[in-house]
Amino acid sequence: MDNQIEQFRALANKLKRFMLMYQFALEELETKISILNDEFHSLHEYNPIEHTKSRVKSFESIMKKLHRKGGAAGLSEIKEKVRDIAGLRITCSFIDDIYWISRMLQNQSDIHVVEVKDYIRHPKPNGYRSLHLIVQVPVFMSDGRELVYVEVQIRTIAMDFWASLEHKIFYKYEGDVPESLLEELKEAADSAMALDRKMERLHNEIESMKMSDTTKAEFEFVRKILQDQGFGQQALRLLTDGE
Ligand code: 0O2
Repeated sequence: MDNQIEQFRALANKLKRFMLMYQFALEELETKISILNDEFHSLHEYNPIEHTKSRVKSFESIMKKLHRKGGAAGLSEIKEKVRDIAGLRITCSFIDDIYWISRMLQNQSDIHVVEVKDYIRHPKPNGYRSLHLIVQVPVFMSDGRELVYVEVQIRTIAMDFWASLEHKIFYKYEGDVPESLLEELKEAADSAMALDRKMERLHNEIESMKMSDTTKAEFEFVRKILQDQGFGQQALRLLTDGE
């Protein structure tokens, strides 16, 4: 009996450690994302990330997915077959920001990108759009380093709005959504795409206006310094020659 209890304890601890690994991988990744966001904000004066949301799949959903994929229940098999046990969703303001974040993550030497699914350039037939990355994040535990899979979904606010509604409808109808509703959802996805494009264009226009105001102010600042330092008309002309 004691032996059985010991075995049970050991198994429970192994399982706890397994799930913790995913929690730690998410924390690592969230820190990286937050640093990127803060750096971007200080250079460009806006946040590319609206918000992030992370979750570790419940053990029940993991087993359901494994069953669907036809696997046995060993932990190493679960790890390889169910690569979205840890999920991080990043919601951005604009489509360009999505690709910027994806590039920045892919440039980090300790992150290994295993798979990229671009449902923005190639939306799903139902209209679903998002950029999915499967990455491996190193996690340092007391008994060694583990490479942990995390699924990162990066999307705009409009894409997120659509996906969460579609998800609710899909569950409400248990997958058997009426054709008319599917058509309306597809139309809504197209409208969300048009909205994303329009917002991005407006944003770029505003940014280039801001840029020319900043350039003018910087030019005036340098001109004033040159003048104060007693540089002659020739130096000032050099400055304006490029105009
Ligand atoms: P949940 O509850 O969100 O975790 P795979 O993970 O490779 O076995 P698949 O479908 O090939 O399965 O992976 P894919 O296409 O990368 O999709 C994984 C996740 O993206 C899904 O996780 C959803 O979160 C999201 N997703 C994909 N397609 C759709 C869609 O049409 N509508 C919505 N709303 N979300 C979608 P799960 O495990 O299905 O669900």
